[in-house]
Formats: sequence, structure tokens, C-alpha cells
Amino acid sequence: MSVAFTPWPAEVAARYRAKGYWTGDPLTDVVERHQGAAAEATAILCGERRFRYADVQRLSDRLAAAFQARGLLPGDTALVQLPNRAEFHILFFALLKCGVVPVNALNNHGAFELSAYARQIEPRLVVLARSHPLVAIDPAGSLPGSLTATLAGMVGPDRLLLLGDPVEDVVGAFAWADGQALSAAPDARPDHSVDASGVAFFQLSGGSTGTPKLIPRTHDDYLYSVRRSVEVCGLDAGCRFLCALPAPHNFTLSSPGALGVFHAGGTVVMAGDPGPATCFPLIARHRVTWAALVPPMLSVWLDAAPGTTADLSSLEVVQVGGAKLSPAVAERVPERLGCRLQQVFGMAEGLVNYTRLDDDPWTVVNTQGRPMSPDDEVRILDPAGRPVPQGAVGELWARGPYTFRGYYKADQHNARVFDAEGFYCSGDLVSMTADGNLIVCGRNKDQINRGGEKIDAQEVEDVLAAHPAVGHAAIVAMPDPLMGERSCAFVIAAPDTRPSELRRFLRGQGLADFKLPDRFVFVADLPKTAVGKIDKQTLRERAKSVPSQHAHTGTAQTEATAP
Ligand code: AMP
Ligand code: DBH
Repeated sequence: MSVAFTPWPAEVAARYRAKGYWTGDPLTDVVERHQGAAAEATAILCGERRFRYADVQRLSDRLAAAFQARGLLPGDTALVQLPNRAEFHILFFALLKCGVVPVNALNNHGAFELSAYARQIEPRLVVLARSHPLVAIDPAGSLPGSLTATLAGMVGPDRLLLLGDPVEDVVGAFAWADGQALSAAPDARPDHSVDASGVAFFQLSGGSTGTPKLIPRTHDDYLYSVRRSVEVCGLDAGCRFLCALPAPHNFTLSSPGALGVFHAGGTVVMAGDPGPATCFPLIARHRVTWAALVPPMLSVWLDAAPGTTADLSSLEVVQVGGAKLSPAVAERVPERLGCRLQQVFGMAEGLVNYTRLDDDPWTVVNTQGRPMSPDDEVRILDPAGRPVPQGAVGELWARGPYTFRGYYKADQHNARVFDAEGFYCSGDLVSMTADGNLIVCGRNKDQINRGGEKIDAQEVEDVLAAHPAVGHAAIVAMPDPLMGERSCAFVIAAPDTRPSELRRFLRGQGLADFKLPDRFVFVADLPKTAVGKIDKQTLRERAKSVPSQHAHTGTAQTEATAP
């Protein structure tokens, strides 16, 4: 059994193989390739625990064997939500080794998001951390109502794996919800060979259609994206990478991310959160050389750096991506952090652009870089589908050896976002400089990019519309000095409806906290376009004059109740 996905045309796949991009190796090759003395090197530092490459190998083998002993089969799917701990990577490798295909949810996703993923993949295994608010409800580890309902009939307690407190022997930290320990002999190994042309795991899309979309990534294509990232970024075994953004995120995992660092034989330092209070001491203690951040967190680091007593001198490169970085902030990196900046413009769907470390300062500060692979094909098109003149703004379409060919089980949507030649429409508005670097200028998708966290407007609108007092809701981005964008909901609601009540309702539906609108504006009517759709462009203009400061406090003075 294998997971269905839209393959690349056979002749294209043959070309990628002939060029050596797709090697037929499994994604776990990033750790398996380190044999002998290299296996003694430190792969992961997590709190006080140190894992050598040999440990990551052995522990993921044991976990994989335990999954097989439970009857999990290649092509089964798994829903995983783990915090930034070594267990995330070790479990990921274990699943890959036995051919179980996971969705790695972000740690700040709620029951709403987990349920939406579960409905799509119908998991045969669920892995959660006991420390997560979703789980920390009763000692038996039963789940909150909404998730239980979704999972009923899919997984029982014998397929619900819970991660407990950190222990040296990672396998011992996991236990089945039915009370059984994981049965795994110390030298147990999985018995399975991986088809590298098949799906390794599902990556998450930011989404803009109301339903979170899953992106099947094959071993071949993802491993190539990791290897090529390592080359472009010049990583070697001396790299000590701070894994501070959510570990499952495509940026943190693969650009070059933890997988790239493993491939290079370096060390991944796990950080529970990306704030300076957590990260600066880790940088000093472990002589961290690389870090990956989203723009708002970079601003926080730049503000905190002058006052810190932590020694940040080991930092060589800070990568920034996920949302547009303003040149004014970019310029301050060398002076404040004493290191170089690399901009990264990527997407879980594939295409990743980097500024190169030897680029001139203007390019590094003002552009989002250029595609990493010589076989990335990029088109910048006007609304009629014609290439724009050099330097003009258009919509970014991409195709290549690690850009996917279709969302999972989403034929209708795929028909809209892929053209007949297999180019994917990213929905980003970009221009290209004369020397081929991209500048992100805007977006043509119904999404809010809240400091790198993507919010699908329609998804939140749909949940909001289920509140009995809400007639209609339209959510748009509002500019914000720190976050780049925050979300503003224009709502037609019954008199006296309070923002606090709507937030409480959204939370009650299990929606992730970062998706709760930062501002509510109650209106009698919503502007419409000529064809009768809600005119979001007009709302975006209006949102510019809505004060965003302290928006999240939702106090009565700054945020009125519905008239
Ligand atoms: P996702 O589909 O959730 O992986 O999000 C990818 C999207 O994030 C891209 O299509 C862009 O809209 C946005 N993005 C990622 N990196 C950058 C960047 N460096 N600058 C501007 N936007 C970015
Ligand atoms: O935002 C993203 O999705 C992203 C940003 C930087 C990404 O997927 C990546 C690098 O690979």
C-alpha cells in the first residue's frame, strides 16, 4: 500500500533522475549516511540531553520496530503533534523507516486543525504530547470532545501514542494510551524497504480556500531540496543550528533546516520557543552558528541583542523567511547580531529561494533571493497569463524537481492552481531584478500572513459564521509595525455582540490561537464587487485606518461592541 499523489510526468521524472537530483535514497539517508566515526558526532542537543547520530539511528530503529509490532503498515498514515524536542525528529525518522506517512501538525494547532487533518488522512496512528493543552485533561489521556469525535472509528487507544516527560532513552518517554509500553528490543530494527519515489510525509499548506490542504512530499523530491539547500548554504559538519521556529515547518525542517544540518553532519540545538530569553543563552552555551527566524522575531532579537550578557559571537548566519522582511530591519543585522543575513522565500509546496551568502549587500537587504535549483522554472505572469516585462510585478508560478504536482485529495482546487504544463500558482505577487532575484510585493490569495503564520481567511470566516449572532464576517490583513500583518474581522452581528464573546466562541471550536482575529470591526453592511462578491480590497483599505496597537487586548475602549 502507498499513499496516492499526483506524480511528475514520467519523462520529467526520468530527467530529474538522470541529472542526479532524485537518487532513490530514502529521506532517512540524512542520518543513515553518517557511519563509523561520523556516527559519534552530536546530532541533537535538547535540554541536558545529547544524541549522537548513532543514537538517533538506534532510537528511531527501535521506535519503527515497535510500530511494526503494533501492526502499522507501509502506507498507513499518522497524525503527529509534538513540541520542539528531540523526540520530534527521532519519531519522524521512525515513521519514515516503516513507511508510515505522517502529517506533522504545528504545536500551536488546536483540535479544529487536527480534526481537519484527520478527516483527510484517516490516520492509523496518532502521536501527541501529554504536556499539550489538548491532551493534559485526564490521566488516561483521552482527548477533547471534538477530536475524539473525529478520531472515533479511526484510532483507538491502542493506536494513540503519548509522549511524556523527557528521558534519556527516548523510547521510554512514549506510551500507548491503552497503558501498554512500547515493545522494542534494544537492537530492534524495522523490516521494510522504502520506495523513494513514493510519499514520505505530508507538508502543511498555509491555505486560502477554507480547508487546510496537505502537500504530499516524496522522499526523492524532499531529499533533493534538502541536499541542494545544504550546497547553496555551504553547510558542513561544523554547523550548529538553532531549531527555534516550529520544527515541522518547511523552513525549519528543510531550508536547509534540521534535515540539512543532519545531512551535513552538524548539530541541531532544540529551542522550545524563538524568543531571545530562551535562544540567547542557548546560542552562548552551544556556540550556535546558524539560526532561522521569521521577521517579527528578528526584530525582537535586534532589540534585545545590545542589552544581552549572552555571548552571541558564534553566530555566523541568521536566515529570515516566512514573511516579507523590511529592508530597514534587514540592514541592522550585521551590526546588531554580528553575523550575516540570508533571506529565504519558500513554500511548503516546493520552490525555495535564497539570497546567497556572497551576494552584494543591496541584494541581501532588498530581495528575497533566487531559486536554489538550476531546474527550478519560474514564471511571472499577468492576470491574462502572459509573462510580465522584466522588473514588473506579476503572479509567481513554479515548476521543478521539488515543487509538488497536486494537493492531496483536492482535484477541484488542483485544477485551479496548476496550469496545463504543471506550473503551480503560488499566489504571491513578485518582481524579478535584472540579475534574477525575486522581490515579494504582495499576494493574490485570501490569506493573512501574520508574521510568517499563515491564516486562511475563509476558514476563520466559516467558523465565525457558525456563531448564532453573526450574520456575515470578512477577514482581511491590516498592516502592523511588528507582525507585518495582523487580522481584522469585519462582522455583521446582532446588537451588543462583544469581541470577547466571538473570540471565546472561536477558541471553543478548537481554532488555533494565532487565527483569532486581532481586531473586530462591527458593520451594518459589507462592500460588494460588481459581481456581488465581498470586496476585500476595499476592506483592506479600510483596515489600514483601524488601530492595530494593543489590538489583542480587545478592550472596550479600542474595540467596540456591535451597535
Ligand atoms: P506556505 O504555503 O504555508 O508554506 O507559505 C508559503 C508562503 O509564505 C509563500 O507563498 C509566501 O506567501 C510566504 N513567504 C514565505 N517566505 C517569504 C518571504 N521571505 N518573503 C515574503 N513572503 C514569504
Ligand atoms: O513560509 C514558508 O512556507 C517558508 C519560508 C521559508 C518555507 O516553506 C521555506 C522557507 O521552505
